[in-house]
Amino acid sequence: MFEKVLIANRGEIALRIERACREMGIATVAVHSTADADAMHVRLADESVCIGPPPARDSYLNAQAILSAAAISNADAIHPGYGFLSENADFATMVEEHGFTFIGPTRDHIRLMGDKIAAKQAMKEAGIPCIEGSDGPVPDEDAAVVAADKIGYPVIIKAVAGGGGRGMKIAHSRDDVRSFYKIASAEAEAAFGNGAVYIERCLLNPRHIEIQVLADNHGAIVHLGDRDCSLQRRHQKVLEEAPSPAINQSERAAIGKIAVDAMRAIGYHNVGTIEFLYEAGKFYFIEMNTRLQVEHPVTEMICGLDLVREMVRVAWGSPLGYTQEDIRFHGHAIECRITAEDPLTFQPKPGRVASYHAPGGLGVRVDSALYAGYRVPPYYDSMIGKLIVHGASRNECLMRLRRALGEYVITGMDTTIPFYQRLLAEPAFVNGTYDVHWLGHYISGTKPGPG
Ligand code: MV4
Repeated sequence: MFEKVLIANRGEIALRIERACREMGIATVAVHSTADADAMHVRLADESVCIGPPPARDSYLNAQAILSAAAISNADAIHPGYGFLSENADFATMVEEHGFTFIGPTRDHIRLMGDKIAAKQAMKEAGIPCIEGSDGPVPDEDAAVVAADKIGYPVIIKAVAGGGGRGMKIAHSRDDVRSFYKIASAEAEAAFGNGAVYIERCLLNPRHIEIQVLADNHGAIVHLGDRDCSLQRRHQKVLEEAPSPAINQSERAAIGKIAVDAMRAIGYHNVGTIEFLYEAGKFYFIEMNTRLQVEHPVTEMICGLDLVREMVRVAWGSPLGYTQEDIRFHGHAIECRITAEDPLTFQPKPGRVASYHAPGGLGVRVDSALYAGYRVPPYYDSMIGKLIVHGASRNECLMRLRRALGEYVITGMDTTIPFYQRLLAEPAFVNGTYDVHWLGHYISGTKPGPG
């Protein structure tokens, strides 16, 4: 087994990876920017290396600095976490070329799934249901109109190099397509350095349901159930739960098998998440994430596996050691992403943690790197922790979540805890009938009046 792993990330996910490594007897190397010198992931690691000034592009996105840190600390492998370089195929390649093991999927699968057209084509050939659309990028607005007419309105224009909803436009008419095509292409060029866009039939009220898969290097592949991530604000997931309240056991088993068969067809290794839109009883592939996801804890809570440990084991070359029949799901889990933001306007409000007390008790998990006295740096994502609850049913999770949120003390800055306390009283959330647009409408409806 690896003797030393460098964690190329920060915050709660760096801590999460450290915890799994420490339990496996693997030494850990933390990397940090000068802004994170006092961060908990640095304190808990066996050793740490400063990799640059605060801006992510000079530190956590600085591949050369990270590889140098791995070399001087004599690490065997690098775990990228999520975000930053976790889905950068060039980085995965550099890691392997420098003699370290990249703990994650292969560089080829990372690259394939980063191209949304190639990904969709590969998944379609592997038997994954996809939504009808232009079979490739549309080169100009005339071609976009022809494609949209053929598909039928409304259509959605997406960036080939995009993902996560960036640069997406919904068009209800030919005029919309003409005007939005140029905007979407320009936004894609600006955001991804690639202005290519494609078109799909637009689902108006879908849910976002994703399937967690895990494969070793010897042909064993399992799915670890589904997660419902339909509660989103501006394409940022806010709350996730497993299993989805919108699908039944037979749908779950069917889409899980389709996912596993597709992973086998493409020879996938390590963790992966296949994202679907779900509407009127049908699943439609939207994209595949070749990384560990923020919301992985809700899957861990219902299946009892430590996904980071499984990533490390698989990267080492160990067999999974279990089959789909061995995977058992128990109960329900819900995760709230706690952010240092105004609970009404969601304006980022980083600051210094004056006092900190995390909730506990049966079925409560907090993944956070906060501590009393810690100053949340303004340079990175505003997520300061994840509150996860597990229970025998969704209702038990709701009761437990209400109780845990009431216990959670973070003073010295605004957090979204009060937002979640209000959310848990909303009927559409409580009865689980929300789609991907519901939260946006709910929040805009609650924006404070003038004055
Ligand atoms: C869609 C869609 C409807 N129809 N594709 C959003 C980000 C990325 N995961 C894909 N997304 C969507 N793709 C088709 N064909 C709806 C979404 C979507 C969404 C769209 C607009 C506004 C908010 C949204 C939130 C989640 C998903």
